[in-house]
Amino acid sequence: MATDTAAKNNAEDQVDPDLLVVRSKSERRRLDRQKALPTWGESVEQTRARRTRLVKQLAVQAGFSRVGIAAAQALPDHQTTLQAWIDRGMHGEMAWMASEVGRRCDPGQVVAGAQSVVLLALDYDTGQPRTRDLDLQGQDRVWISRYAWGDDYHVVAERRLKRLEDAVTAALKQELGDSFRGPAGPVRPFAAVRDFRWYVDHGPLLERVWAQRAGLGWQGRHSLLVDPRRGSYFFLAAVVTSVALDPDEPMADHCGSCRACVDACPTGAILADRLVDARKCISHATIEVDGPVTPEIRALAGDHLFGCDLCQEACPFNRFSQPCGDPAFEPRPGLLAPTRPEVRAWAELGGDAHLAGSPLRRRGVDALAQLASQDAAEPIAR
Ligand code: B12
Ligand code: SF4
Ligand code: SF4
Repeated sequence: MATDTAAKNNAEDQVDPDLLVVRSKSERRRLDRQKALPTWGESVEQTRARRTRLVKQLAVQAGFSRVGIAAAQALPDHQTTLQAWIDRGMHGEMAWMASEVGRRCDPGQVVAGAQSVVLLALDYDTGQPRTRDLDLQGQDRVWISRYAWGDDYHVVAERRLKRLEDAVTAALKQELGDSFRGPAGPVRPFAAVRDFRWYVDHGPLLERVWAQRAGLGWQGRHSLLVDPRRGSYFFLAAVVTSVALDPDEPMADHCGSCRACVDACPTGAILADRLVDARKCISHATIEVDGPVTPEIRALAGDHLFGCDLCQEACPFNRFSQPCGDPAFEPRPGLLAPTRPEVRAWAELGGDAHLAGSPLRRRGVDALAQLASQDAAEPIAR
Protein backbone atom coordinates (compact mmCIF):
# COMPACT_ATOMS: atom_id res chain seq x y z
CA MET A 1 0.00 0.00 0.00
CA ALA A 2 1.45 3.35 -1.01
CA THR A 3 2.05 5.90 1.72
CA ASP A 4 2.73 9.59 2.05
CA THR A 5 6.02 9.20 3.95
CA ALA A 6 8.09 11.48 1.72
CA ALA A 7 5.74 14.37 2.26
CA LYS A 8 5.45 13.69 6.00
CA ASN A 9 9.21 13.83 6.36
CA ASN A 10 9.29 17.08 4.41
CA ALA A 11 6.59 18.60 6.57
CA GLU A 12 8.70 18.02 9.65
CA ASP A 13 11.43 20.28 8.26
CA GLN A 14 11.99 23.51 10.09
CA VAL A 15 10.70 26.76 8.62
CA ASP A 16 13.45 29.29 8.05
CA PRO A 17 13.15 31.52 11.21
CA ASP A 18 13.86 34.64 9.12
CA LEU A 19 10.52 34.12 7.40
CA LEU A 20 8.49 34.30 10.60
CA VAL A 21 7.67 37.48 12.50
CA VAL A 22 6.77 37.22 16.18
CA ARG A 23 5.03 40.27 17.58
CA SER A 24 4.68 41.21 21.20
CA LYS A 25 1.10 41.60 22.49
CA SER A 26 1.57 45.35 23.00
CA GLU A 27 2.88 45.73 19.45
CA ARG A 28 -0.14 43.85 18.10
CA ARG A 29 -2.49 46.10 20.12
CA ARG A 30 -0.75 49.23 18.82
CA LEU A 31 -1.05 48.05 15.20
CA ASP A 32 -4.69 47.15 15.75
CA ARG A 33 -5.43 50.62 17.12
CA GLN A 34 -3.69 52.28 14.18
CA LYS A 35 -5.29 49.87 11.72
CA ALA A 36 -1.80 49.77 10.26
CA LEU A 37 -0.56 47.40 7.60
CA PRO A 38 0.87 44.18 9.01
CA THR A 39 4.47 45.25 8.60
CA TRP A 40 6.89 45.39 11.44
CA GLY A 41 10.29 46.84 10.83
CA GLU A 42 9.96 46.20 7.09
CA SER A 43 8.36 47.85 4.04
CA VAL A 44 5.19 46.55 2.36
CA GLU A 45 7.43 45.19 -0.43
CA GLN A 46 9.63 43.39 2.08
CA THR A 47 6.59 41.89 3.80
CA ARG A 48 5.28 40.64 0.46
CA ALA A 49 8.67 39.20 -0.54
CA ARG A 50 9.08 37.45 2.83
CA ARG A 51 5.58 35.97 2.70
CA THR A 52 6.23 34.81 -0.87
CA ARG A 53 9.35 32.94 0.25
CA LEU A 54 7.44 31.56 3.24
CA VAL A 55 4.52 30.21 1.15
CA LYS A 56 6.94 28.65 -1.36
CA GLN A 57 8.99 27.01 1.36
CA LEU A 58 5.90 25.65 3.12
CA ALA A 59 4.51 24.33 -0.18
CA VAL A 60 7.62 22.24 -0.81
CA GLN A 61 7.58 21.04 2.80
CA ALA A 62 3.94 20.03 2.37
CA GLY A 63 5.02 17.67 -0.43
CA PHE A 64 4.64 19.65 -3.68
CA SER A 65 7.33 19.42 -6.35
CA ARG A 66 7.27 23.04 -7.54
CA VAL A 67 5.37 26.24 -6.81
CA GLY A 68 4.70 29.41 -8.79
CA ILE A 69 2.61 32.51 -8.21
CA ALA A 70 0.43 34.61 -10.52
CA ALA A 71 -1.29 37.91 -9.77
CA ALA A 72 -5.05 37.33 -9.51
CA GLN A 73 -7.00 39.12 -12.24
CA ALA A 74 -9.95 38.50 -14.52
CA LEU A 75 -9.11 36.85 -17.87
CA PRO A 76 -11.87 37.98 -20.27
CA ASP A 77 -10.06 36.65 -23.40
CA HIS A 78 -9.90 33.16 -21.90
CA GLN A 79 -13.55 33.39 -20.91
CA THR A 80 -14.39 34.01 -24.58
CA THR A 81 -12.29 31.01 -25.72
CA LEU A 82 -13.68 28.72 -23.03
CA GLN A 83 -17.27 29.74 -23.82
CA ALA A 84 -16.68 29.09 -27.55
CA TRP A 85 -15.23 25.63 -26.71
CA ILE A 86 -18.38 24.85 -24.72
CA ASP A 87 -20.73 26.31 -27.33
CA ARG A 88 -19.17 23.95 -29.91
CA GLY A 89 -19.95 21.03 -27.57
CA MET A 90 -16.28 20.12 -27.12
CA HIS A 91 -16.72 19.46 -23.41
CA GLY A 92 -18.59 16.27 -24.39
CA GLU A 93 -20.26 14.56 -21.45
CA MET A 94 -18.72 16.90 -18.87
CA ALA A 95 -21.80 19.05 -18.30
CA TRP A 96 -20.18 20.55 -15.20
CA MET A 97 -17.63 22.30 -17.45
CA ALA A 98 -20.43 24.47 -18.85
CA SER A 99 -21.27 25.95 -15.46
CA GLU A 100 -19.37 28.71 -13.66
CA VAL A 101 -17.56 29.86 -16.82
CA GLY A 102 -17.24 33.38 -15.40
CA ARG A 103 -15.78 32.10 -12.11
CA ARG A 104 -13.29 29.89 -13.97
CA CYS A 105 -11.75 32.98 -15.52
CA ASP A 106 -11.95 35.42 -12.59
CA PRO A 107 -10.43 34.45 -9.22
CA GLY A 108 -12.06 37.54 -7.70
CA GLN A 109 -15.37 35.67 -8.00
CA VAL A 110 -13.87 32.76 -6.06
CA VAL A 111 -12.27 34.69 -3.19
CA ALA A 112 -13.39 38.25 -2.49
CA GLY A 113 -10.38 40.53 -2.81
CA ALA A 114 -8.22 37.78 -4.36
CA GLN A 115 -4.68 39.02 -4.90
CA SER A 116 -2.67 35.93 -5.75
CA VAL A 117 -3.08 32.51 -7.33
CA VAL A 118 -0.54 29.97 -6.06
CA LEU A 119 0.05 27.08 -8.48
CA LEU A 120 1.46 23.81 -7.22
CA ALA A 121 2.91 20.94 -9.25
CA LEU A 122 2.90 17.34 -8.08
CA ASP A 123 5.20 15.06 -10.12
CA TYR A 124 3.90 11.53 -10.79
CA ASP A 125 6.25 9.89 -13.30
CA THR A 126 7.69 6.49 -12.37
CA GLY A 127 10.42 4.38 -13.96
CA GLN A 128 7.79 2.15 -15.61
CA PRO A 129 7.61 1.80 -19.42
CA ARG A 130 5.60 4.03 -21.75
CA THR A 131 2.49 2.79 -23.56
CA ARG A 132 4.34 2.63 -26.86
CA ASP A 133 7.29 0.69 -25.41
CA LEU A 134 5.06 -2.29 -24.66
CA ASP A 135 3.62 -4.64 -27.21
CA LEU A 136 0.42 -5.85 -25.60
CA GLN A 137 -0.80 -7.49 -28.79
CA GLY A 138 -1.56 -11.15 -28.34
CA GLN A 139 -1.18 -10.88 -24.57
CA ASP A 140 -4.82 -10.08 -23.88
CA ARG A 141 -3.71 -7.10 -21.77
CA VAL A 142 -5.13 -3.59 -21.44
CA TRP A 143 -3.38 -0.31 -20.69
CA ILE A 144 -4.11 2.01 -17.78
CA SER A 145 -2.80 5.55 -18.02
CA ARG A 146 0.34 6.45 -16.03
CA TYR A 147 -1.48 8.96 -13.83
CA ALA A 148 -3.88 6.27 -12.56
CA TRP A 149 -1.47 3.54 -11.39
CA GLY A 150 -1.04 4.79 -7.85
CA ASP A 151 -3.17 6.69 -5.32
CA ASP A 152 -5.91 9.06 -6.48
CA TYR A 153 -4.13 12.38 -7.00
CA HIS A 154 -7.12 14.35 -5.76
CA VAL A 155 -6.79 12.71 -2.36
CA VAL A 156 -2.98 12.99 -2.28
CA ALA A 157 -2.99 16.65 -3.33
CA GLU A 158 -5.85 17.62 -1.03
CA ARG A 159 -4.06 16.08 1.95
CA ARG A 160 -0.97 18.12 1.12
CA LEU A 161 -3.01 21.27 0.46
CA LYS A 162 -4.58 20.95 3.91
CA ARG A 163 -1.10 20.61 5.38
CA LEU A 164 -0.05 23.74 3.48
CA GLU A 165 -3.13 25.68 4.59
CA ASP A 166 -2.50 24.74 8.23
CA ALA A 167 1.17 25.72 8.00
CA VAL A 168 0.47 29.06 6.28
CA THR A 169 -2.35 29.81 8.71
CA ALA A 170 -0.12 29.06 11.70
CA ALA A 171 2.70 31.20 10.33
CA LEU A 172 0.44 34.17 9.54
CA LYS A 173 -1.34 33.89 12.87
CA GLN A 174 2.03 34.00 14.57
CA GLU A 175 2.85 37.05 12.48
CA LEU A 176 -0.46 38.90 12.81
CA GLY A 177 -1.92 37.74 16.05
CA ASP A 178 -5.31 36.11 15.77
CA SER A 179 -6.54 38.53 13.17
CA PHE A 180 -5.94 39.07 9.49
CA ARG A 181 -6.58 42.41 7.84
CA GLY A 182 -8.03 41.59 4.42
CA PRO A 183 -8.04 44.05 1.55
CA ALA A 184 -11.66 44.97 2.22
CA GLY A 185 -10.64 46.45 5.59
CA PRO A 186 -12.26 44.56 8.46
CA VAL A 187 -10.15 42.50 10.79
CA ARG A 188 -11.14 38.86 10.38
CA PRO A 189 -9.75 35.48 11.29
CA PHE A 190 -7.45 34.07 8.64
CA ALA A 191 -8.93 31.15 6.67
CA ALA A 192 -12.31 31.39 8.41
CA VAL A 193 -13.56 33.50 5.49
CA ARG A 194 -11.78 31.33 2.93
CA ASP A 195 -8.89 33.67 2.32
CA PHE A 196 -7.01 30.58 1.24
CA ARG A 197 -9.23 28.51 -1.05
CA TRP A 198 -7.67 25.54 -2.75
CA TYR A 199 -8.55 23.35 -5.71
CA VAL A 200 -7.43 20.21 -7.45
CA ASP A 201 -9.13 19.64 -10.75
CA HIS A 202 -12.76 20.03 -9.73
CA GLY A 203 -12.74 23.73 -8.90
CA PRO A 204 -13.82 26.52 -11.20
CA LEU A 205 -10.32 27.45 -12.35
CA LEU A 206 -8.42 27.09 -15.65
CA GLU A 207 -5.48 25.51 -13.85
CA ARG A 208 -3.13 25.27 -16.85
CA VAL A 209 -3.70 28.88 -17.90
CA TRP A 210 -2.85 30.02 -14.37
CA ALA A 211 0.10 27.65 -14.14
CA GLN A 212 1.60 29.11 -17.32
CA ARG A 213 1.13 32.60 -15.90
CA ALA A 214 2.82 31.43 -12.68
CA GLY A 215 5.87 30.22 -14.65
CA LEU A 216 5.44 26.47 -14.02
CA GLY A 217 5.48 25.63 -17.73
CA TRP A 218 3.65 26.44 -20.97
CA GLN A 219 0.56 24.96 -22.58
CA GLY A 220 1.79 22.63 -25.31
CA ARG A 221 -0.20 21.95 -28.45
CA HIS A 222 -1.87 19.06 -26.62
CA SER A 223 -3.02 21.75 -24.12
CA LEU A 224 -1.16 20.18 -21.17
CA LEU A 225 1.38 22.13 -19.16
CA VAL A 226 4.99 21.28 -20.05
CA ASP A 227 7.97 22.13 -17.86
CA PRO A 228 11.01 22.57 -20.15
CA ARG A 229 13.25 20.67 -17.69
CA ARG A 230 10.88 17.86 -16.66
CA GLY A 231 8.16 17.36 -19.26
CA SER A 232 4.46 17.10 -18.45
CA TYR A 233 3.98 14.20 -16.02
CA PHE A 234 2.76 16.32 -13.12
CA PHE A 235 -0.60 17.24 -11.62
CA LEU A 236 -1.66 20.75 -10.78
CA ALA A 237 -3.31 22.22 -7.72
CA ALA A 238 -4.19 25.86 -7.11
CA VAL A 239 -4.75 28.18 -4.16
CA VAL A 240 -6.60 31.47 -4.55
CA THR A 241 -5.79 33.84 -1.71
CA SER A 242 -6.29 37.44 -0.67
CA VAL A 243 -2.72 37.49 0.63
CA ALA A 244 -0.53 39.67 -1.63
CA LEU A 245 2.48 37.73 -2.94
CA ASP A 246 5.14 38.49 -5.56
CA PRO A 247 4.18 36.97 -8.95
CA ASP A 248 6.61 34.88 -11.00
CA GLU A 249 7.41 35.47 -14.66
CA PRO A 250 5.02 33.65 -17.05
CA MET A 251 6.65 30.80 -19.01
CA ALA A 252 7.32 31.34 -22.73
CA ASP A 253 6.05 28.88 -25.36
CA HIS A 254 8.71 26.32 -26.37
CA CYS A 255 6.75 24.24 -28.93
CA GLY A 256 8.33 25.98 -31.92
CA SER A 257 7.54 24.10 -35.12
CA CYS A 258 7.04 20.75 -33.33
CA ARG A 259 3.73 18.95 -33.89
CA ALA A 260 4.67 15.55 -32.49
CA CYS A 261 1.72 15.35 -30.09
CA VAL A 262 -0.78 16.33 -32.80
CA ASP A 263 0.60 13.64 -35.11
CA ALA A 264 0.63 11.02 -32.32
CA CYS A 265 -3.02 11.43 -31.34
CA PRO A 266 -4.83 8.47 -32.94
CA THR A 267 -8.24 10.14 -32.89
CA GLY A 268 -7.37 13.63 -34.16
CA ALA A 269 -8.60 15.20 -30.91
CA ILE A 270 -5.94 17.95 -30.78
CA LEU A 271 -7.10 21.05 -32.65
CA ALA A 272 -5.41 24.34 -33.44
CA ASP A 273 -4.96 26.95 -30.67
CA ARG A 274 -4.03 24.47 -27.94
CA LEU A 275 -7.56 23.10 -27.72
CA VAL A 276 -8.66 19.49 -27.38
CA ASP A 277 -12.04 18.26 -28.57
CA ALA A 278 -12.92 16.09 -25.58
CA ARG A 279 -15.53 14.17 -27.61
CA LYS A 280 -12.69 12.64 -29.64
CA CYS A 281 -10.25 12.14 -26.76
CA ILE A 282 -9.65 8.56 -25.53
CA SER A 283 -9.23 9.92 -22.01
CA HIS A 284 -12.75 11.39 -22.08
CA ALA A 285 -14.23 8.26 -23.68
CA THR A 286 -12.73 5.89 -21.10
CA ILE A 287 -12.98 8.05 -17.94
CA GLU A 288 -15.83 10.54 -18.28
CA VAL A 289 -18.44 8.77 -20.44
CA ASP A 290 -20.85 6.40 -18.75
CA GLY A 291 -21.28 3.23 -20.76
CA PRO A 292 -19.23 1.72 -23.57
CA VAL A 293 -16.75 3.52 -25.80
CA THR A 294 -18.25 4.26 -29.23
CA PRO A 295 -17.11 1.88 -31.99
CA GLU A 296 -15.41 4.79 -33.83
CA ILE A 297 -13.22 5.72 -30.85
CA ARG A 298 -12.72 2.09 -29.80
CA ALA A 299 -11.28 1.17 -33.20
CA LEU A 300 -8.65 3.90 -32.73
CA ALA A 301 -8.15 3.53 -28.99
CA GLY A 302 -7.08 -0.12 -29.17
CA ASP A 303 -6.11 -1.56 -25.80
CA HIS A 304 -6.58 1.61 -23.73
CA LEU A 305 -8.77 0.78 -20.74
CA PHE A 306 -8.56 4.00 -18.70
CA GLY A 307 -7.03 7.31 -19.82
CA CYS A 308 -4.44 7.92 -22.53
CA ASP A 309 -0.84 9.15 -22.56
CA LEU A 310 0.00 9.01 -26.27
CA CYS A 311 0.26 12.79 -26.86
CA GLN A 312 2.49 13.20 -23.81
CA GLU A 313 4.70 10.26 -24.74
CA ALA A 314 5.36 11.83 -28.14
CA CYS A 315 6.54 15.11 -26.61
CA PRO A 316 10.33 15.55 -26.81
CA PHE A 317 10.36 17.33 -23.44
CA ASN A 318 9.23 14.14 -21.70
CA ARG A 319 12.64 12.67 -22.52
CA PHE A 320 13.82 14.76 -19.56
CA SER A 321 11.20 13.28 -17.23
CA GLN A 322 12.61 11.45 -14.20
CA PRO A 323 10.92 9.05 -11.75
CA CYS A 324 9.54 11.27 -8.99
CA GLY A 325 10.23 8.80 -6.18
CA ASP A 326 6.88 9.59 -4.56
CA PRO A 327 5.49 6.29 -3.20
CA ALA A 328 1.94 7.60 -3.64
CA PHE A 329 2.25 7.24 -7.43
CA GLU A 330 4.06 3.90 -7.74
CA PRO A 331 1.85 1.32 -9.49
CA ARG A 332 -0.47 -0.59 -7.19
CA PRO A 333 -0.27 -4.36 -7.64
CA GLY A 334 -2.13 -5.50 -10.74
CA LEU A 335 -2.65 -2.06 -12.33
CA LEU A 336 0.26 -2.07 -14.78
CA ALA A 337 -1.20 -3.56 -17.97
CA PRO A 338 -3.52 -6.14 -16.35
CA THR A 339 -4.96 -8.94 -18.46
CA ARG A 340 -8.60 -8.68 -19.48
CA PRO A 341 -9.61 -11.66 -17.27
CA GLU A 342 -7.84 -9.96 -14.33
CA VAL A 343 -9.91 -6.79 -14.85
CA ARG A 344 -13.10 -8.85 -15.05
CA ALA A 345 -12.14 -10.64 -11.83
CA TRP A 346 -11.88 -7.38 -9.82
CA ALA A 347 -15.63 -7.61 -9.18
CA GLU A 348 -15.06 -10.83 -7.22
CA LEU A 349 -12.09 -9.37 -5.32
CA GLY A 350 -14.23 -7.14 -3.13
CA GLY A 351 -15.99 -5.12 -5.85
CA ASP A 352 -15.41 -1.38 -5.86
CA ALA A 353 -13.64 -1.68 -2.49
CA HIS A 354 -10.85 -3.43 -4.39
CA LEU A 355 -10.16 -0.10 -6.11
CA ALA A 356 -10.51 2.10 -3.01
CA GLY A 357 -8.15 5.09 -3.12
CA SER A 358 -7.36 4.54 -6.83
CA PRO A 359 -8.53 6.88 -9.65
CA LEU A 360 -10.09 3.77 -11.24
CA ARG A 361 -12.64 3.67 -8.42
CA ARG A 362 -14.40 6.49 -10.26
CA ARG A 363 -15.42 4.10 -13.05
CA GLY A 364 -16.10 1.15 -10.78
CA VAL A 365 -15.31 -2.52 -11.31
CA ASP A 366 -18.45 -3.33 -13.33
CA ALA A 367 -17.91 -0.57 -15.90
CA LEU A 368 -14.22 -1.48 -16.22
CA ALA A 369 -15.10 -5.15 -16.70
CA GLN A 370 -17.46 -4.10 -19.50
CA LEU A 371 -14.77 -1.97 -21.14
CA ALA A 372 -12.26 -4.83 -20.88
CA SER A 373 -14.74 -7.18 -22.57
CA GLN A 374 -15.50 -4.62 -25.26
CA ASP A 375 -11.80 -4.22 -26.03
CA ALA A 376 -11.31 -7.91 -26.61
CA ALA A 377 -13.08 -7.89 -29.96
CA GLU A 378 -11.30 -4.81 -31.31
CA PRO A 379 -7.96 -4.27 -33.05
CA ILE A 380 -5.03 -2.71 -31.22
CA ALA A 381 -3.97 0.70 -32.53
CA ARG A 382 -0.21 1.38 -32.63
C1 B12 B 1 -11.84 18.85 -18.45
C2 B12 B 1 -10.48 18.23 -18.29
C3 B12 B 1 -10.12 17.17 -19.13
C4 B12 B 1 -10.94 16.80 -20.35
C5 B12 B 1 -10.71 17.87 -21.45
C6 B12 B 1 -9.21 18.15 -21.69
C7 B12 B 1 -8.87 19.54 -22.20
N1 B12 B 1 -7.72 19.61 -22.86
O1 B12 B 1 -9.58 20.52 -21.99
C8 B12 B 1 -10.40 15.37 -20.67
C9 B12 B 1 -11.29 14.34 -20.00
C10 B12 B 1 -10.30 15.03 -22.14
C11 B12 B 1 -9.06 15.41 -19.96
C12 B12 B 1 -8.02 14.54 -20.29
C13 B12 B 1 -6.78 14.58 -19.67
N2 B12 B 1 -6.44 15.26 -18.57
CO1 B12 B 1 -7.59 16.64 -17.78
N3 B12 B 1 -8.49 18.10 -17.01
C14 B12 B 1 -9.60 18.70 -17.28
C15 B12 B 1 -9.83 19.89 -16.34
C16 B12 B 1 -10.80 19.45 -15.23
C17 B12 B 1 -10.37 21.16 -16.99
C18 B12 B 1 -9.63 21.55 -18.29
C19 B12 B 1 -10.30 22.72 -18.96
O2 B12 B 1 -10.59 23.72 -18.33
N4 B12 B 1 -10.56 22.58 -20.28
C20 B12 B 1 -11.21 23.62 -21.04
C21 B12 B 1 -10.25 24.10 -22.11
C22 B12 B 1 -10.94 25.09 -23.05
O3 B12 B 1 -9.23 24.76 -21.39
P1 B12 B 1 -7.75 24.80 -21.91
O4 B12 B 1 -7.41 23.61 -22.69
O5 B12 B 1 -6.86 25.14 -20.76
O6 B12 B 1 -7.93 26.00 -22.94
C23 B12 B 1 -7.28 27.18 -22.81
C24 B12 B 1 -6.11 27.20 -23.76
O7 B12 B 1 -6.45 26.50 -24.90
C25 B12 B 1 -5.92 28.64 -23.93
N5 B12 B 1 -5.59 29.00 -25.27
C26 B12 B 1 -6.41 29.31 -26.25
N6 B12 B 1 -5.72 29.67 -27.34
C27 B12 B 1 -4.42 29.60 -27.01
C28 B12 B 1 -3.28 29.86 -27.73
C29 B12 B 1 -2.05 29.71 -27.10
C30 B12 B 1 -0.83 30.01 -27.88
C31 B12 B 1 -1.97 29.29 -25.74
C32 B12 B 1 -0.67 29.12 -25.05
C33 B12 B 1 -3.13 29.02 -25.02
C34 B12 B 1 -4.34 29.18 -25.67
O8 B12 B 1 -7.11 29.28 -23.61
C35 B12 B 1 -8.12 28.33 -23.33
C36 B12 B 1 -9.06 28.98 -22.40
O9 B12 B 1 -9.24 30.27 -22.81
C37 B12 B 1 -8.38 20.12 -15.80
C38 B12 B 1 -8.30 20.66 -14.37
C39 B12 B 1 -8.63 22.15 -14.32
N7 B12 B 1 -9.55 22.54 -13.48
O10 B12 B 1 -8.04 22.93 -15.06
C40 B12 B 1 -7.75 18.70 -15.91
C41 B12 B 1 -6.26 18.60 -16.29
C42 B12 B 1 -6.00 19.55 -17.43
N8 B12 B 1 -6.13 17.24 -16.78
C43 B12 B 1 -5.00 16.70 -16.52
C44 B12 B 1 -4.56 15.43 -17.01
C45 B12 B 1 -3.34 14.80 -16.34
C46 B12 B 1 -5.24 14.82 -18.08
C47 B12 B 1 -4.78 13.60 -18.88
C48 B12 B 1 -3.28 13.57 -19.17
C49 B12 B 1 -5.22 12.29 -18.14
C50 B12 B 1 -4.92 11.03 -18.90
N9 B12 B 1 -3.68 10.54 -18.90
O11 B12 B 1 -5.80 10.45 -19.50
C51 B12 B 1 -5.63 13.77 -20.18
C52 B12 B 1 -4.89 14.56 -21.26
C53 B12 B 1 -5.71 14.87 -22.47
C54 B12 B 1 -5.33 16.23 -23.12
N10 B12 B 1 -4.49 16.20 -24.15
O12 B12 B 1 -5.81 17.28 -22.68
C55 B12 B 1 -4.11 17.61 -15.68
C56 B12 B 1 -3.01 18.23 -16.56
C57 B12 B 1 -1.68 18.48 -15.86
C58 B12 B 1 -0.70 19.13 -16.81
N11 B12 B 1 0.59 18.81 -16.67
O13 B12 B 1 -1.07 19.92 -17.64
C59 B12 B 1 -5.19 18.66 -15.16
C60 B12 B 1 -4.66 20.09 -14.95
C61 B12 B 1 -5.73 18.07 -13.84
C62 B12 B 1 -4.81 18.35 -12.65
N12 B12 B 1 -5.32 19.02 -11.64
O14 B12 B 1 -3.67 17.97 -12.62
N13 B12 B 1 -9.01 16.39 -19.03
S1 SF4 C 1 -4.98 11.85 -24.50
FE1 SF4 C 1 -4.85 10.45 -26.27
S2 SF4 C 1 -6.76 10.80 -27.42
FE2 SF4 C 1 -6.57 12.52 -25.95
S3 SF4 C 1 -5.54 14.14 -27.09
FE3 SF4 C 1 -3.89 12.95 -26.11
S4 SF4 C 1 -3.32 11.36 -27.62
FE4 SF4 C 1 -5.27 12.23 -28.27
S1 SF4 D 1 4.97 17.37 -28.62
FE1 SF4 D 1 5.84 19.22 -29.55
S2 SF4 D 1 4.02 20.47 -30.05
FE2 SF4 D 1 3.35 18.93 -28.58
S3 SF4 D 1 3.56 19.90 -26.58
FE3 SF4 D 1 5.48 18.79 -26.93
S4 SF4 D 1 6.82 20.33 -27.87
FE4 SF4 D 1 4.75 21.15 -28.04
